[in-house]
Amino acid sequence: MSPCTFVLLLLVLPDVLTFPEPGHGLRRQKRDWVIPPINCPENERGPFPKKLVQIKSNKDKEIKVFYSITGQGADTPPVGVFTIERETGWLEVTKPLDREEIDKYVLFSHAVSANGQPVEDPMEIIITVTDQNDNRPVFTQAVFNCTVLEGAKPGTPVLRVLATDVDDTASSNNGVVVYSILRQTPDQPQPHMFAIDGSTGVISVAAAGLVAQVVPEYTLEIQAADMEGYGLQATATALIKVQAEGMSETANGSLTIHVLNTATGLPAAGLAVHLAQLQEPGLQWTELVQRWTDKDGRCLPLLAPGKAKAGTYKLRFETAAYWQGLGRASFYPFVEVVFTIADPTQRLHIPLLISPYSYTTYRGS
Ligand SMILES: [Ca+2]
Ligand SMILES: [Ca+2]
Repeated sequence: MSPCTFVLLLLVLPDVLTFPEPGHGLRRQKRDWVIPPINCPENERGPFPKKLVQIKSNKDKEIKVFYSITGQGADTPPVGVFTIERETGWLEVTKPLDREEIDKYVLFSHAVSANGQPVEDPMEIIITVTDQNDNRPVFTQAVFNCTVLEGAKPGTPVLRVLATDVDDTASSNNGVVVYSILRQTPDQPQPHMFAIDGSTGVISVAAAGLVAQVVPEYTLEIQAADMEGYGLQATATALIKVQAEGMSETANGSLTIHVLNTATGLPAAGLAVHLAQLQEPGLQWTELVQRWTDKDGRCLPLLAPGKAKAGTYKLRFETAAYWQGLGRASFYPFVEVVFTIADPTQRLHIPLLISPYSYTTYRGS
C-alpha cells in the first residue's frame, strides 16, 4: 500500500483509524470472508428461523462489523426467505424451501462498519436447495392409445408412454423414473405379449401371437416409479388395438387351414402355425410364414393367391403350447403335416383335428 492510499483510507474510514495497526487492518482483502459451502434441504421443518451459516469478516477483530444480505430471497422477491443477524453474521432461513420452485439462491453479503461504510467487498453466497423426493411421477396422459398389426414380430415398437417427475435427477434419483407393466388384460394367448423399456417407456411386442380375432384389444396397466423404480408410483393405461391385416384376402387364398379341438368340439384358437417349403440348395426347409389361429380356428391364408409354387411344403402346428395354454399336457409336442402342391392354381385347404392324444388331418376343400 502506498503512503498515498493509506492517507486516503484514513480519511474515508475515520472509525478504523482508532483501533487497527496501520497497514494491517485497513488493507481491503477479498479473501477475508470465511464461507462454508451452503446446502439447505427443502421442506425443512421448523422452528424458524433456522441458522444456516455464520458470515464473518476478519475486520471484526478490529472494528464492530454489521452484516446484511441482498439478492433474491433477501431484499428481492421472494423477500425475507433469508435473513442475517446484523451483529453476529448468522445467515438464517425463515421458512421451508421448495426446490421445485427455486433450486438456487444467489445472495450478496455485506459487511459494514457502524457508520455504514463497507468494510468488505460484497461477497456472493450461493445457497443450493437440496432435493427431497416429494413429488411422484405424473403420466402425460391417463390413457395411451395405439394400434399394432396382428402378427407383428417380437421387438416391434408399439407405443411410447411418458411420465415426468419434477424432482432432482442430476444429483439424486428422486426424479429418475422407471417404467414397468403391471398387468395385461386379457392374458391371452399368454400373459407377456408386450414388454416395456424401463428407462424410455417404449412398449414393444414381446411374443408372437397377436391375432385380432382372438384378442382385438389389450389393456396394459403401466407403472412409473421414481427412485429408479423403487420410490413413489403412478399408473396409466395403454390400450393397444390389434388390427387385422388384409382380411379381404381370406376368401380366395390359395392355402388355408382350420384347426378343431376334438376334446371340446370347438375351434382351436391361438395356435401357432408355421409354413415352410423344401427349397434348394440342399433341399432345406425354409420358413415362409407364421400365423396364429383365430377364435374360429382359422388364420389368414398361408399362401396368398398367386403366391403358391409347385413343390413340397410343411405345416407345423405348435400343439404342445396350445394344450399347455389350456392347462393340459399333450402327447405330441407339435404336429407336422408335409404335403405336395402339384397344381399351384388349385385352392388348398388343410384341416387339423387335435386332442391331447391324437390328431387327424386330411385334404379339405
Ligand atoms: Ca423435491
Ligand atoms: Ca419424485
